[in-house]
Amino acid sequence: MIVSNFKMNIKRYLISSIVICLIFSKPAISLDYQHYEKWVENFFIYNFSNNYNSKFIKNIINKSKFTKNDFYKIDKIINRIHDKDFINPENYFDINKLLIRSQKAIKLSEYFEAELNTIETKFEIPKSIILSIWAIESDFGNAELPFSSLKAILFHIYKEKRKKYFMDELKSILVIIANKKIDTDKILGSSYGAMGQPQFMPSNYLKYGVDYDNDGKVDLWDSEVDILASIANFLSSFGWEKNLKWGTEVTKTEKLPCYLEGPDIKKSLMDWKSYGIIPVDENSFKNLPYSTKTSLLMPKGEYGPKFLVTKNFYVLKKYNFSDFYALYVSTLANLIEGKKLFKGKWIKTTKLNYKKILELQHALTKKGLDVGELDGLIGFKTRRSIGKNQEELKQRITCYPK
Ligand SMILES: [Ca+2]
Repeated sequence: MIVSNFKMNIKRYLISSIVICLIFSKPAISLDYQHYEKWVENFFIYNFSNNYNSKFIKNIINKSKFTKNDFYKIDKIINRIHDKDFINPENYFDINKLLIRSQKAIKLSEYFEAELNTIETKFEIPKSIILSIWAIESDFGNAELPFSSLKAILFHIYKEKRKKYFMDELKSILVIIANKKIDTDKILGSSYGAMGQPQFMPSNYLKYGVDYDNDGKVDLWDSEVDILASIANFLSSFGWEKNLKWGTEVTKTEKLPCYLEGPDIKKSLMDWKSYGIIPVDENSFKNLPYSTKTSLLMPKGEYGPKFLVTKNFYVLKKYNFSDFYALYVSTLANLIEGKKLFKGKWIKTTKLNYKKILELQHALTKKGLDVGELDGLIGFKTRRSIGKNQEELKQRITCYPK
């Protein structure tokens, strides 16, 4: 009897522990739609009850619910996102689209002339660069912002994708909802939760958002001057140097190996010149002393245009860590300033996708070569390792897959 009672008690204890676990611990992850709502409730009660009152939590839980359609829509978008923009630059740098965008930017710079002038003076960022980022991030506010940022961030946590990163962003977005006078329904953004027209993640909103029209809130959805000033403040905070060009297009011979590119290899313009690197436009660096440190950038290895870039180019990469992204911003800014498009052409190579690049990165890593993060994108470390591998195999050194 005693033994049997003991067993019963153990059993009860175990059952109640499981129930407690289900209610109070991080719930077991079932990644489908039907478990999502229950998960959201448990998740907020478990993680945020100590920080926020029950009315706020209840409201957040309500605002976090997905329709079934939206749930599967965001899932689909996230799974295909890697193959979108940055892998095949031929499409990305479409000259007609660039010209249309630069024309739009020029019109907007006339419309917001006074505001842009004061923002440029205050933050010391060229307006062409600010406009260019506004263009690429949301087509000057014309792009659809398809998701509630709160839901998008939660979705990533639910799917256990970069969980720590998205947990931190969730904490930030809750601060915005609780304290920053922005209606939760207005906080729309991308499938990653990047918010509003400049596509700021919530933590960046808190750090770099500017209330430039002094209405008491940082409005990255409807206030153009808040948007423009926030972009400028972001770049300024990451050390944009006044009066320094982002870089210029150059030519080089294949005697100088392409694996000498990258932000960690900096040389003076004079030194690069002695290696046979020549600016396409001799005047492009006329405002810079020859001692200016620059890095070689070859975003498609020997199969594309080549550049020398300054530290300001790498400030642009703080916005998005893709060389193609920063080059797009720089190129569009040049066009807005009335300069010409770079002359080098993107030579056609095998079409790449996330999966192919990841396989390549794994193979290079196995050989002891440094590809940086295994991220399915061809960054400068991956390109350099491709080049070094080609050299070892006594192939033509191109730093990019043929
Ligand atoms: Ca404002």
